[in-house]
Order: sequence, then structure tokens, then C-alpha cells
Amino acid sequence: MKKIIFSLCLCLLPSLSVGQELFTVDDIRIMHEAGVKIQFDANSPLQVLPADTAPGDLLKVELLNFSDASLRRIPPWLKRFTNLRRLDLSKNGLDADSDLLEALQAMPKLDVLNLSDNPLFEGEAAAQSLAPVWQTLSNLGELYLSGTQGAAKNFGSLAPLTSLRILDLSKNRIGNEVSALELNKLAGLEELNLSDNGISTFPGTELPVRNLRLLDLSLNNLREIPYVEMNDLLIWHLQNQKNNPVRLDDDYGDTFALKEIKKLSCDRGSYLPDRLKKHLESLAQERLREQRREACAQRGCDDDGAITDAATGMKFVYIPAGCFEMGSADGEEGHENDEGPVHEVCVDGFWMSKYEVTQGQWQKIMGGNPANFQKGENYPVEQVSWDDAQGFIKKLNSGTGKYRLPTEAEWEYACRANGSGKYCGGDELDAAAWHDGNSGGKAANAFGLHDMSGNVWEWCADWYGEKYYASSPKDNPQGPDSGVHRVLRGGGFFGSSQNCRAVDRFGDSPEFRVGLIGFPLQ
Ligand SMILES: [Ca+2]
Ligand SMILES: [Ca+2]
Repeated sequence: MKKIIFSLCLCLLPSLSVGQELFTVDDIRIMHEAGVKIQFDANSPLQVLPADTAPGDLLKVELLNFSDASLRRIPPWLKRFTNLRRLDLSKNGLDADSDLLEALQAMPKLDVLNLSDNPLFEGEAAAQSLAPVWQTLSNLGELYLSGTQGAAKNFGSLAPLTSLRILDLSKNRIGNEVSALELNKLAGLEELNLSDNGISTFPGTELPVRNLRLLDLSLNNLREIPYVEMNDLLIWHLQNQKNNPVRLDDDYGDTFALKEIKKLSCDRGSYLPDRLKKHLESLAQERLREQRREACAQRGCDDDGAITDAATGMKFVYIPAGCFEMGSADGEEGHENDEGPVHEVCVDGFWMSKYEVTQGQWQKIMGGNPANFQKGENYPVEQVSWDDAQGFIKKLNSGTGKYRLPTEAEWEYACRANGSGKYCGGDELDAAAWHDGNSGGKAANAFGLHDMSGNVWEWCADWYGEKYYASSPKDNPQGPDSGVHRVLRGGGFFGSSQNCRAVDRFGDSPEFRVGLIGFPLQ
């Protein structure tokens, strides 16, 4: 039966070149049932291979996606797709057996190859190498080999891949053998990911520095970063080093090698040359101004970029949307267990009160003044529980207001203001925070917010969860669904510098009142 179909196909496809293997009806049935996704060309839709596809049509397929399919071996039909431009076999159980090499060698037109998250070099396969295939794949533009458990010898020299623009080798075992990859021969490489590879020596001139736009070296063991000229670099990730923090050579500032850099991610406490630091700060300030201009165009701000609540007179400034590394790392000075693990969090833009809610503002809404230290109406209100704060917000919102307490993530993001300082407003506690005194007398942080560190502790909206960071969602986290305590942040005038740190967390009962706790508004 198969033979008849085979000859039938041959009759229908007179233009086939000699030696090209044909798809069988069985192949098509198997691929359809397995959910193999294809695209005939860049303009046609990505779809599960239709059961009624004509065998001849498969030879034209340009994109094939068979990711996340529990694949353990390369199926025999794969190497018949000789016209493929893009092949995605990520998230399977493939190892580097010869079938993979043979299949890839039959696809000289490949532009994008994704083999990430396969145990390619696990166990017995650890001795194998993909190097023989690079010669055939010289047209490759993007290569993804993240999480394949590969050492440098498994990848071999990548020099034949002269067209490569994007290379992802993250989550492997390359260590300090980067030179074996001959990356510096990839003159057209624009994005390189070597994150999480156990690298402790900065690869420097082993990198293809000339056209590089993005370099990810996060999650390694780096410490000293010697000078290498990388003038085209836009984004550089150096955060989460096991030996953190890193120290960048002063030449990065003196000769200002990173002229184009738009983003440099480092752990807190990393050493950056002054000129580079100033450049990054001015970029962040420019981004901030731009986003505030847009926000103010909608709400109408005063000359200081603030809007004022009519009922209370409270001033709010716009905090632009952004992402940051929340928490502190094990080993960081002052680190406490509930501050880890460090995790990326992104928050939407929001308006935040420039100061803690004052006694005068409380009085305007609630009629009385519960504060313990009644020294004047500009002093922060304290002796207010989380529940009391909710009462204030409810009354304030009975008009058109839509105020609430900030979430813990919003609080820490607003406190840090894109900076790497230990406190909300830098590394100098005395400049940023009150140990005793009135609200607003100290310097603002880069977002224009005062007194986040020190003065009074601040209630946040969330339930306190000691281990919440281990399972926190990335976008706009709201805290645990339930709890006993509500989050308190920032330390107070009667407290240690430890509590004034940007990352410090504390919680107390929502009914708890003391002359040391107040709140901001969002
Ligand atoms: Ca405070
Ligand atoms: Ca704490």
C-alpha cells in the first residue's frame, strides 16, 4: 500500500530533484495527530498541519514548530523539511544524538533555530558536540541553546556561523571556557546571552564587541569587569552575580566607552565609575521627565509636576511604569530572610503622595487628630492603624477620589526610584530620612518623594507574607490573599537604620496603633 502511495506521489511531483526524500501519508497523519505547527511562508498563518495536506506541499514549508511536545528523539520525517527557514524544537526531551545532527544538516536554509530547554548534553550525550553542524548552517541568523546543559566543548567553535545576529547560550555550563566558542569571530552578532553559566572571569576580548547591542551576563560569578570597548552596547545585564556586587573598571568612565548605553543592570552596591553613573542617572531622569510630561498633559500639573487633591491639599507626583529587582540578596549587607529571593517586579504607572499623610490633612477629612506628637499640622499623622487608614481613604473617596494605600511592590519601586541606593533617596541615611522631626524637611528621592525612609513607618495595602517573594507574580503583585498582619515599610524616626533600608519589611496587625506609624496615599 505504501509503495503505491509513494509512486503516486512521484507521479504528482515531477519537478522533484533526485535524492530528495518524500513525505508519506503516514508521516502526515503522525504530524497532524502530534500537533506539529507549520507555516508555509512568512505571510501564511501558523497552524497545526492539516490532515489533508498534499505530501508535495510539505516541501514548501518554511516554519515548523514542534516545541513542548515531549519529544525524545528526532522523528524520521523531520529531515525531509529541506526548505525550512525557522525550526522550533524547544522544551522537549531531545539529546544530542546523531539524528539531530543529520536532520539539521538537511536544512541549509535555516535562519532561526531554537533548541532551548532540551537536555541535549545530559548524561551520555555530554561527550557529543554540535560543532559539525555549524558549517552547514552558515545562514543561521538566530540560535537559541538556552538550558541545554552544554559545556563549551559541546558547542565548539561557532566561528562558521558568520550570519548570526542573536545567540542565546544562557543556563549552560560554559564557565570560563568562553574562548573555545570563538565568539569574537561573529562580527555581526547583536545580542548575546551568556547568563547563568558559572562565568567568574569577564570574557572581555573573547566577546564580539563591535556590533553588540545587548549583552546578558547576569547570574554568573563575576566581580571585576575590566575595560573593553563596547561602544554600540545599548543594554548590559550584570545583575544577580553570586559574588555580587561587581566593580566596573574606571576606564568605563574615563574614556566613556559605553557612549550608547541605555540600560545597565547591576546589583545594589556595585561600583560604577562616576561619569558612567551620571550618564545613566541623566538617562533615567530624562525618561522620567518624558513620562511625567505625558501624565501631566492629561491631569494638569503645577510647576513642580504635582497635582493637588482639592479636599486635603495633598500633592501627588506621577511614578512612571517600570520594572525593578525587588528584595535583597543573601549576603547583601543587612539582608533578612523575608527580603528574598530577589525577583523582578513590574508595576504600572501611578500617582503617589509626595509626603506621608499629615495631621492637618487627616483633620480636614476626619475632624480629629489622633497623633501622639501634636506639634503642628504639617507633621505626619501617626497613632493610626491600617483599619483607621482605610476609614480615612473611604471618607476621602466618598467624593470623586480614587485613593488607596500603595501595594508593597509599588512602595519599594517608588522608594528606589530607579536607583541603587540603600535607602529611599540614596546611600546616605541622614540626607534622606528623619530620625526625629517634621515631614518633608529632608531631600526628596529621584521620583520627588519625601520621607519614605524614616519619619513614620508606612502602611501598605498588602497582607504581610514572610515567604511571599518566592511565589510573587511579576506584574503588579498585590500580596498574599490572606494573612494576619498588614505590611509596614520604611522605618521610623524612632528606629534603627536597618529598618530604613529600601528593602526592609515588617508587618503588624491591622488594628495596631502607635505614634510611629502613618501612611502615604496612591
Ligand atoms: Ca516614612
Ligand atoms: Ca525586617
